[in-house]
Amino acid sequence: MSKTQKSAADADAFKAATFADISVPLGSGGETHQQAGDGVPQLTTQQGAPVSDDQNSLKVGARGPVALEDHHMREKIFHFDHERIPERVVHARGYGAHGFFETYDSLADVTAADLFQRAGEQTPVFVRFSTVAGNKGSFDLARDVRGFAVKFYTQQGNWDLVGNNIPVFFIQDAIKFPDLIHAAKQEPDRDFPQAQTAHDNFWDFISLMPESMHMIMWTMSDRAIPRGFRFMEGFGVHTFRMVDANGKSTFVKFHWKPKLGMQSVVWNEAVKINGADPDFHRRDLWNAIQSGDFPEWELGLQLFDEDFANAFDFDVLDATKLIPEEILPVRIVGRLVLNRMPDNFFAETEQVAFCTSNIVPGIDFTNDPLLQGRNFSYLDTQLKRLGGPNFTHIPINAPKCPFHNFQQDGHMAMTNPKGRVNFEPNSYGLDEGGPRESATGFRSFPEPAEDGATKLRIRPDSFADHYSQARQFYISQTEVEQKHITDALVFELSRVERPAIRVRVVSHLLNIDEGLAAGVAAGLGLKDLPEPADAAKPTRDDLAPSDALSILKNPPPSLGGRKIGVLLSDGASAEVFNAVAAAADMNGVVVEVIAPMIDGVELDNGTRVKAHYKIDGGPSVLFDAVVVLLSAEGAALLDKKAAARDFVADAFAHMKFIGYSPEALPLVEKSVGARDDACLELATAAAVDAYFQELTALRYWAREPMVNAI
Ligand code: HDE
Repeated sequence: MSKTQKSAADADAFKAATFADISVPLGSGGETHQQAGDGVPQLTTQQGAPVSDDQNSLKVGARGPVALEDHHMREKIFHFDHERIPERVVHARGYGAHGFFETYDSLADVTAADLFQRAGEQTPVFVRFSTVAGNKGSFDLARDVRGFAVKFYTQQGNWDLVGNNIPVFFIQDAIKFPDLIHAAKQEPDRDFPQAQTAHDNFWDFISLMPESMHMIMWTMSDRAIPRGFRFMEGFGVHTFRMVDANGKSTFVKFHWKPKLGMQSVVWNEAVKINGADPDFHRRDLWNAIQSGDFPEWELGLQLFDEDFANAFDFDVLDATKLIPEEILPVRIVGRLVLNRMPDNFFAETEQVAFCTSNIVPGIDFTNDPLLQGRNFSYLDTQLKRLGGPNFTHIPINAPKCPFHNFQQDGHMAMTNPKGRVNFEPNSYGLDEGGPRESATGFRSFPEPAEDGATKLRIRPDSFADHYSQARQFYISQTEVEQKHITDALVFELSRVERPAIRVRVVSHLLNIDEGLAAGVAAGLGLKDLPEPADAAKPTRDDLAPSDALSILKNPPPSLGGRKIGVLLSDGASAEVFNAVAAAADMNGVVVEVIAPMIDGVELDNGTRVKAHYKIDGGPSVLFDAVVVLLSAEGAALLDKKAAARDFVADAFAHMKFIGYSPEALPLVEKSVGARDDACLELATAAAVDAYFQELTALRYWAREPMVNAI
């Protein structure tokens, strides 16, 4: 027997042994293999030709060469080779969802924008959340700004409100954006660090750009490590215009307020979450939507006129400044509900193309130089990313209202105009002439130019105060939050190799708050404080603290959307477990079970409870609070496992509330040392109520000075 004959015989023998009663080609999936028919669709090529064998390429003899004529294999591999498109240069890692925006009351008094005209009107939206610096495959809990981009499919075209979860930005002029992003992303010679600003390039740039100081206060605060997308605010950042039907313009700043309230994690926790679940934020959004717990935000507007703008302390065109809510209240005008995940991540979340230049009649730009630069950049970026000018034809980007124009051809054209006429003006009349202009179409607000304006490369003097609002943000924080800012600066600057950069940052902090500068200097081991940095304008100390800027001064309205991790063992109390589950259900809290083995445990009344995680896969960093519900035997078993001790020790270090059965006490004591008031014994169902009462605080901050996790 020749070698070829032998291997063919072997293959047949193998086939016979493995797939004795199914007639399928060698290499198929055994008992999971299905044939088309009976409702199972037929596998075809892209051209629709049915495929008979998707397991084996076409060969000349069983061990012979592969024939080039195997069109199915060639098409399949060719397509695979081209699956990747360039990732976004910033905001590469993102996660999107569909939903709707509902207008509460007509805003016809301030804007002609169609979506705001009728109370109760719902407009479809697609929202994409993102981090900025990391690549597409980076982890979710980077210390970073979060993108909050909303595409409204209105009846008068698509309006993209491409915002962030922080209301100000690092720079004032778009021309510095490439420098900022180069400095923030991986250093080009070594291609690390990934998704982190804790490195020399970033802090070197920042320390030479005092205008970034306000934003730095935000990115070093807990705002930059949100508990989830559902728990963060969003902002349009720039001042925009709303224009009514009579052409009257009102300035506007956009705010998104999460219905579940704001919440962040602590840094030590963030670092561990990134290892335990790099997809922490996307999983949270996915789970919430799939379980019908639809995330909601309210849209708020700060509306003001020229007089207010002229009288305000800072230039409203300067994106490094905000208008405190205490000075100009936020008017709530509608709600955003996310209720559907995309059918396909790539087709929708990856291909969605936000452009700040997508506005609709009733909305307009201002001269904010950052916004003006963005209006160029986004369109330009989409061309590169999506490969041609017809990305608007992709369903996720196409308007949901009728649209007609004479734009045609180009790569992947799907909606070329029909008929003979593709130009305007034309004399072909009503039937054939195609679309025409309309009086109600978009008109730019006729803002007068400055008198005698000349072309200059200059920053206005009104942009020159770089520290006053940084200080205002800092003094608006609780002591706990101020400490976190200090710790974050110390952490990041300790990763910086060049001492001069560290010193330069401290010299800026001295212009913000001396206590902050002293704390960071001490944390870095600086013997002497440097001189304060030269300031174009002295820091004002007359700006009142704004409580709206703090997360902790604005506690969440309920426990809704939070998650408790219950560490269970065989023989644990069914009474207490059921009480925890019932209280969680009443409070809109999700319970997940962690057990020594994934097949779960048997409670003391014989009920079996399935586990969501095996102990080493479900660390306490994934939960807002924990319960350790063990029998004596269970406690003895888990006491020997580092993962179980870490579960309790980390919950304690991250200021979480810990409920425990009396039998779990030895494990708790061994893991945390001295218990405190947020360690609560759950011997009976009655004690569970008290635990849930305490839990509304989410963290027991009084513990922080003791654990000093950072
Ligand atoms: Fe962006 N930004 N940006 N940005 N940005 C992009 O556009 C840019 C800025 C923001 O989920 C890019 O489609 C410049 C401020 C979000 O798809 C790019 C400047 C704010 C997203 C771009 C800024 C943002 C982007 C890359 C300085 C908050 C993700 C991919 C003038 C108000 C959108 C893309 C999504 C994405 C340019 C500053 C938010 C390169 C030049 C300020 C949420 O075009």
